[in-house]
Amino acid sequence: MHVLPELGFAQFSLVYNTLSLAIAAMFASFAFFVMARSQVTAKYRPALVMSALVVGIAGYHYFRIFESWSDAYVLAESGMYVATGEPFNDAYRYVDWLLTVPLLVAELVAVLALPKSTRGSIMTRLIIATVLMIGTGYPGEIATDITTRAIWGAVSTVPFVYILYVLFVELSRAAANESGEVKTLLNNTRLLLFATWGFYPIAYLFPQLGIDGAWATVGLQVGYSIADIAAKCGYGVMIYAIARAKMEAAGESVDAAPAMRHA
Ligand SMILES: *C/C=C(C)/C=C/C=C(C)/C=C/C1=C(C)CCCC1(C)C
Repeated sequence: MHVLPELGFAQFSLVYNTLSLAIAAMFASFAFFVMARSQVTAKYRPALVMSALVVGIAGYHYFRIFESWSDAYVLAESGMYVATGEPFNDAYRYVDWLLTVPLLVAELVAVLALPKSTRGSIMTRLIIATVLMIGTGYPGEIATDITTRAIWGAVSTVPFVYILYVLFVELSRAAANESGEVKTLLNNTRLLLFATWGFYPIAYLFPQLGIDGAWATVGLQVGYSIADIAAKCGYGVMIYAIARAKMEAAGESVDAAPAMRHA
């Protein structure tokens, strides 16, 4: 576990409030994705279900991270927040990623509607790569010396680059086959994916960059939380928009579906 640095009021509160914001964002998104399911046709529903699972799992873990953060610090007479001795549990974040990152990948593969022949193999390769990326990132994250952190970080970057490469190629291919709004949305999703996923290794580097201990801890927690909100809630909304745009382009609508639903 990390040695928790002493924090000023603003530093402690910035993390506290960002974690609280993340909880709100995850639960609000959960409600949105559950309700949005009825706005898409059957073939896009699995993607919406996965979006809901991702933010539901993350909302629960953020709740635990938030509690762990509150328990790890106490306001001292000096006006500084000091460690209580109760460890701040970083494992919640990694367990969360271990579950949600493969789901995010599956979500994208589902909405891309790849041909059956390639879908299975792409999904398997990507899921193995996400597990390797997070599994090798964790020993680095909890390492107390900077060298061990750097080595595991570098190892974790290999599957990371592979994942981004595969998704880039597949998203570009899918965009090339589309036109109009669907094309724009696929290109924007590609951008969002790179901007948000690319932020994690940067946040991971904060302690490496010689940033002072307190700000490195704050930057890491705030950075991961903001990236999670964008990569889970924002990304889920993009996936929903792609599904809607594809329905529109294909002339499908939920209302016009045959009257199968009996009241
Ligand atoms: C919802 C959570 C998401 C999308 C998490 C993504 C996490 C990463 C892309 C993490 C990548 C890392 C590296 C590439 C190297 C250093 C260690 C990690 C695990 C932070």
